[in-house]
Amino acid sequence: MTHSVAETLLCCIEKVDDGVDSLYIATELEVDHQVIIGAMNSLEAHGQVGLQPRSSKHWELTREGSEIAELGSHEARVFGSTPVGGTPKTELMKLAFGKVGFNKAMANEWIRVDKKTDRIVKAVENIEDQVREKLLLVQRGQASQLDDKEKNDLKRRKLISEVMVKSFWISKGSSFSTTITKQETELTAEMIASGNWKEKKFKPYNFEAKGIAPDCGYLHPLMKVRTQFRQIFLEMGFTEMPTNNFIESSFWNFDSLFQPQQHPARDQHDTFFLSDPALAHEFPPEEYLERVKKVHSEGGYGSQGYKYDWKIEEAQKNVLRTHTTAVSSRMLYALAQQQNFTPVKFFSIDRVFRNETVDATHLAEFHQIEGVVADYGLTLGDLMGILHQFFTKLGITKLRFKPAYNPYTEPSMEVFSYHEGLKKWVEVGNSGMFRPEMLLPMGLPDDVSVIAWGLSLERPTMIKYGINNIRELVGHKVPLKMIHDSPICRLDS
Ligand code: FB9
Repeated sequence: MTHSVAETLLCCIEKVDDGVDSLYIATELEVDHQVIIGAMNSLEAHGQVGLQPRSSKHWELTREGSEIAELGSHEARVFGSTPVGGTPKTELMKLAFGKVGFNKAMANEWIRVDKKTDRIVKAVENIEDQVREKLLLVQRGQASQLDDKEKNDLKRRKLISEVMVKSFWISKGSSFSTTITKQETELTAEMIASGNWKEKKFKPYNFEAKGIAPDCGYLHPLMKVRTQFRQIFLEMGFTEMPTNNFIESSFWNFDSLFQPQQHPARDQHDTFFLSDPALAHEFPPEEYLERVKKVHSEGGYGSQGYKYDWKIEEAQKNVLRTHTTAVSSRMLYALAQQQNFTPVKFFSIDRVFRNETVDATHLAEFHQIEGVVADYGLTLGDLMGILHQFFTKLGITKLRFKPAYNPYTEPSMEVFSYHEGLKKWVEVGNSGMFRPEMLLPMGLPDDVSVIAWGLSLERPTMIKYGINNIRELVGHKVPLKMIHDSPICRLDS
């Protein structure tokens, strides 16, 4: 409809020299003014018309005026309700329009009282309902055919009112034509290849466009908690590591961390191996590779190694990273390549993947939070201290450390905190000092030590939002009714 209205509009404009008012066009075409506005905005966007907003006074029918225009004036309807044999006045006064209509019909001498019967009878055969005729003129936008007295009479009877109406003066635009020119909104490869872009008109960019602001939306709780953890690390002077690679070679994910190739964590039951591309293309320098191979198979740096035949083919296998410690390893290797060692504090919060049995609190992937500090002469005491500092910022002050084992850290500690609500100690993370068999083959000075720790993002988020089943937090069953935020639940509260 808008398309044919647009073409009709163009034809109207072509016939006039200067322009035409949108309200006049709406009346002439007997379409709603909004339809004209839609069509002209589209034509203006194509440069075919120019628009000048304007406002003018305009007579409109009131609700009662519309009723009379539709059904006739009250007096005409009283005349129409008077039967040939007449009727008692009381009957006419029962009609909704009787009171106003009776007096006016009498004043117009359309009806009279029959003195013999005291009944109301018609005084003429036919009438002309001039009030209705005048209102129909106003309804058709032709109020100009009424003189001021007529308009004031109708206004006094509250049948019409004068309103300010916004309209547009529509004139020929710079690209005026009586046909609709379709403007392309994108330059396609086909247009370039065929060269037919030369014949096309392209819609200019509207740099003023505000876009469509989303009228709703929520940040996922995990992302909100991730921001809180990120803030804590940043406050502690840590720098975020680049973790934008879910796929990792087994070399960086395992071998560089001195995790032996026959370690159970490296089999299909615990790790997702890629089939395509199955093997990593990018590899560290040969001399580093040789040092890693040697420390695994023969030992070195005071270590006896694992005494097995280390295979490059195993190290080349691509996996979905099982921990972000693979990234920490890359970062420490890069640090070791610097001319001079400088102490660093790194952190990461990103997804890791483990081929594990899923249950109410575990999925095949989770977000690992990891902190790493490399400096001269760091000790286990420094690790405990920074863990106290880190967890205190989460409201957790009572920590206990339990000896543990990790292939790439020695000593290692599980971190526990007392949960006042559960009245028990709960594990809140794992930590350790990276082994020399990991750090020295990289080329780090032998008086540099590296402490690190990790935890998951899902566990604290589930505690904060009171979620017991991880499927309410991630996956296709997350209730869209957003989980209302609450202050972070301190584990010791
Ligand atoms: O997050 C865990 N627990 C946790 C953490 C925080 C919390 O709320 C507090 C308000 C802040 C509540 C609980 N855990 C580690 C412990 C358990 O949940 C455990 O059952 C699950 N673990 C995951 C591994 O599961 C396969 C959590 C995950 C985890 C474990 C170890 C590391 C990272 C994540 C690590 C490490 C590491 C060690 C040394 C050097 C570098 C990294």
